[in-house]
Amino acid sequence: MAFNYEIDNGIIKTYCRMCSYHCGIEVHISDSSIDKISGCKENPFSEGKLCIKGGAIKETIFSPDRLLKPLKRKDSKWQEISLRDALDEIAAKTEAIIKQYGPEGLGVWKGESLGSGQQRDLAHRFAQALGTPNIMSNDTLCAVSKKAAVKSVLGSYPMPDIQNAESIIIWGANPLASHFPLAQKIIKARKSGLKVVLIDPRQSTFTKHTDHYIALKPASDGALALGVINLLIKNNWYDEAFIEDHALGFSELAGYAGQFTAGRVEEETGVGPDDLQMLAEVIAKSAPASAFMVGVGPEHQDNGFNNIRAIASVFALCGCIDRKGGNLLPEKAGLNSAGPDSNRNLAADPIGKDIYPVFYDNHREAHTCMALDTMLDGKPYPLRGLILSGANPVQTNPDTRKVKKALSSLELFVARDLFMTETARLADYVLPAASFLERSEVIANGEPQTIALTQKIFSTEDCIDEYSFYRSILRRMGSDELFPWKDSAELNRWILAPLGLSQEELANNPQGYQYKPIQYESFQNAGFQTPSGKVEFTSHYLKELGYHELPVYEPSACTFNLEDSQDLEKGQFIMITGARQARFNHSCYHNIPKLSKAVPEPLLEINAEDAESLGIKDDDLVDVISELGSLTIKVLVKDTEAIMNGVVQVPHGFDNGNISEIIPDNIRDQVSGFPALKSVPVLLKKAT
Ligand SMILES: Nc1nc2c(c(=O)[nH]1)N[C@H]1C(S)=C(S)[C@@H](COP(=O)(O)OP(=O)(O)OC[C@H]3O[C@@H](n4cnc5c(=O)[nH]c(N)nc54)[C@H](O)[C@@H]3O)O[C@H]1N2
Ligand SMILES: Nc1nc2c(c(=O)[nH]1)N[C@H]1C(S)=C(S)[C@@H](COP(=O)(O)OP(=O)(O)OC[C@H]3O[C@@H](n4cnc5c(=O)[nH]c(N)nc54)[C@H](O)[C@@H]3O)O[C@H]1N2
Ligand code: SF4
Ligand SMILES: [Mo]
Repeated sequence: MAFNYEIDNGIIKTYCRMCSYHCGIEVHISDSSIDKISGCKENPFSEGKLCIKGGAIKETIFSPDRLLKPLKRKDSKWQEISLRDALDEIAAKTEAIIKQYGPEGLGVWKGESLGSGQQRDLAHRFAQALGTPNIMSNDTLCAVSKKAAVKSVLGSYPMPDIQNAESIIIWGANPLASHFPLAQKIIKARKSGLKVVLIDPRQSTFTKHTDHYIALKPASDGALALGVINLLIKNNWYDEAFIEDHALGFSELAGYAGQFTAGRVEEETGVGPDDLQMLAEVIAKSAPASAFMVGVGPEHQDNGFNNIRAIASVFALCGCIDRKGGNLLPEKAGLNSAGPDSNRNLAADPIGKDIYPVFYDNHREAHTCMALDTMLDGKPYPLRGLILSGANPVQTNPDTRKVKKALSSLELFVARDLFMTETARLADYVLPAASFLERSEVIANGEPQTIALTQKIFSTEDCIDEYSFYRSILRRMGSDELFPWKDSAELNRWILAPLGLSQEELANNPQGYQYKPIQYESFQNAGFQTPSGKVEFTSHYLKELGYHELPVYEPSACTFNLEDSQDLEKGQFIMITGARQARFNHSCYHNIPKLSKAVPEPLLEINAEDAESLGIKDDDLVDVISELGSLTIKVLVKDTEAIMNGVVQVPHGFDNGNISEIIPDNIRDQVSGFPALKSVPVLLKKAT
């Protein structure tokens, strides 16, 4: 297999994309092969540090498992096929699907490995060129719910101003596993006095870097946030002047939050009055320099949207938005967009738009769980073809049986990946994709308002990048007007043009390019980007759609009374799934021995007291039973205070113990449509 290097010898400075954080790397090349890859010290975001995944780039990209040739399914066997023939056949079949069912009969699915920037834009542009409204992605399960919730209050999604903050409240995230460079920044700032509070039903690896850890019941964040709001208002610890000038709905919020007394909060969340008081005081004392970070913990819940609105409201109340040390509202770069024309006429409504209009308004995508139903039942119209790239929904979407059945039922299913995954195995064509070292793209480099350009290090003949793939298909269909650029390099030149930046200026530049200096308090002139231009504690937009105007707390339908001894006796638990592990990215890298050797299978975390009550100990096997079925998993017993009573945690992404098999996909947040991946009611029984 020939690898064609861009340079034969030398060092290229570029960015890691083993996860979405883009830490700076230096790729050392000698005699047209990669010698080593090290952290790039000049990169201001990662400062030369790499996480464990960043230390396994070479092993991953040059893994013996890597797909290097296109494959076609023939009589349930894989056959190698030339790239040209594969593209000809895929284009012809795509055209046939569109002709028979209309463009909406074809879906495009982009996964997490391609990220949310330029690659997302391109996938959307590809869908527009095909005419289909059914572009979808991992974002049915990722970040859109929390972003839409926060945006309904603040108008845009903030970034914590860590360097200048006096406190940061981490609400259901584990930055050490999931946001490695950000965790380093928090740990460093803590040495200069930053106070860190972590709110999580389980103690994660980050707990030792915090000043206060608050354990709360899963899916109860809204009640805690409303309790804080009540205290802030009662004690007059909020920013009255800010609220008067820049907020809508204060009196309604104050009236509603009044119900969330310390007693009620404790009942709903398990958080006692001292912790509640401490949390309110930390925020109030450091305001406006109090930052917040919301992770997928509160988001993967059936009541997550309103819980997260309440969290954002806490920080707005204290005036911690768009102020030094609080939460920055970054401005856009003003680049040319590789995305689609958002005002285009759609052939049909995308799947899910009618049921989850807030999700659609915020993200312009179809809903994957519902699209899988459509593949099976043809409602509201047939969806018979799918082009998927950089995703592994057999592992990462809930209800695996449904996912497999739906994908297997398609007339055309094309998967693009680096590896033969459980999802790719169901496809008609599997195309080898270019890895992040084999393509160049404009990225946000982690520092606020800063962009950078990743560098292509080498290429292989058949592993083309997404841009080339989309263009090749569309050219064959005679519909490539939206893809006029010869290749990604030409495309990148066009994207950067409005800033007057050349690719050469950005290449090999580990600092990136800050397109605008950070400005605080731009709301003083420009207001907030909500419909009213103010912070919205009450949302007319949501009310018009039939949702609560206020961030009303409704207990999750998944919870039962965790203190109820009868429940515990029955072996009932709430299962959190998918807590991030530093060595994996979702379903990725389980096939890379350097990363997977130490964790070859998923482990169910349970506390010692609960384990004892079930008569199980470390390394025992338990049957985890949900309404969808049963999975047998090995147990990891934790200290009693390390995870709440009645709560267990199982990571996702393993082929040998796929937890998605027993997660229902139909218990969803009413507003955002996000499934409750982190409150699955299960029964545990010692395996016999
Ligand atoms: N190494 C690695 N890094 C990753 C990823 C990866 O797979 N691996 N994935 C990336 C992606 S796509 C994402 S979306 C991010 C996610 O990043 P994070 O949001 O930081 O995800 P986690 O590290 O799983 O942290 C979520 C925490 O929420 C807790 N939790 C569960 N339920 C609740 C609840 O109801 N309330 C509260 N307050 N906490 C709760 C869990 O116990 C867990 O510790 O990570 C990104 N980074
Ligand atoms: N139970 C449970 N399920 C979850 C979550 C959870 O917390 N709990 N989290 C959810 C979240 S937040 C997310 S974002 C999703 C992620 O879900 P997915 O989007 O399915 O992400 P991955 O599992 O990372 O799958 C990415 C695939 O892309 C391939 N790949 C890697 N690099 C490239 C590349 O450069 N090009 C191409 N074409 N392919 C590449 C990988 O080999 C892998 O097969 O999972 C969700 N699922
Ligand atoms: S956090 Fe790790 S995997 Fe993610 S970009 Fe940085 S080094 Fe790479
Ligand atoms: Mo995600």
